[in-house]
Amino acid sequence: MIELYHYIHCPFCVRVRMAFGALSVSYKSLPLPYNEEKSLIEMTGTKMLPIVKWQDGSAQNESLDIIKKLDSENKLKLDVLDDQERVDELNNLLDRLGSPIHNLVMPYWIYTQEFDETSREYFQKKKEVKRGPFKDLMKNKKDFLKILAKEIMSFQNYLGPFYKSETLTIQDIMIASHLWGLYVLPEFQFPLKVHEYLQRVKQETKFDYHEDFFKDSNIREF
Ligand SMILES: N[C@@H](CCC(=O)N[C@@H](CS)C(=O)NCC(=O)O)C(=O)O
Repeated sequence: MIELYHYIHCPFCVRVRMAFGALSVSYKSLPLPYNEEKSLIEMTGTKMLPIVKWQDGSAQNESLDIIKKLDSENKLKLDVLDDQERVDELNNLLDRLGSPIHNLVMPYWIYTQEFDETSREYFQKKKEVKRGPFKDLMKNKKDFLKILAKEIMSFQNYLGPFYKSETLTIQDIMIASHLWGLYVLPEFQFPLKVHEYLQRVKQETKFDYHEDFFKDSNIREF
């Protein structure tokens, strides 16, 4: 069976989980702790997830390359990614959404069940290099929320009911996997149209964010 090594919170990993679901490809889900380095470097030479181990034993990273290989019939309209203008526009949207989203959710992610003390410290130390102390991110929450609200309000105008499309495409997978992180933020509420959009993507991709934590073997005591 195909194996997927992933972090629960990671939007690039979520992309691949959503693509597996949308294409009805079964796989073995292997969530890893964020501080695990050795096995990742052994598989692909770099400490980065997602990684898929195909049935022939070869390992591959880079979410979009994995999805391209999975979706040989182009059900997710991957040809959108050949149009440079659309790719630039999509990346721009992902940057504008991703920046406030990650500033808001990272200090919360580390207290979800995915992390233990060691992986929490590892994650925080690494991310604070780029984003500054998490306690300052928490202090500046209102500013990030303001920026995000503006981006989300303009984003929702493009839903018809999927992003610039009547059917699910790779663009929805790339956008929804970023937005999904916000469900961890206690005081955040999506506008109804965006919440419904995410639930529509969830349905089409059979996505279950916390699926792995409902398995008895993964229940951890705090
Ligand atoms: N371009 C890669 C990006 C993947 C990526 O950035 N993964 C992050 C997690 S969200 C990672 O593995 N980071 C490892 C680390 O910083 O230690 C893809 O699309 O798969």
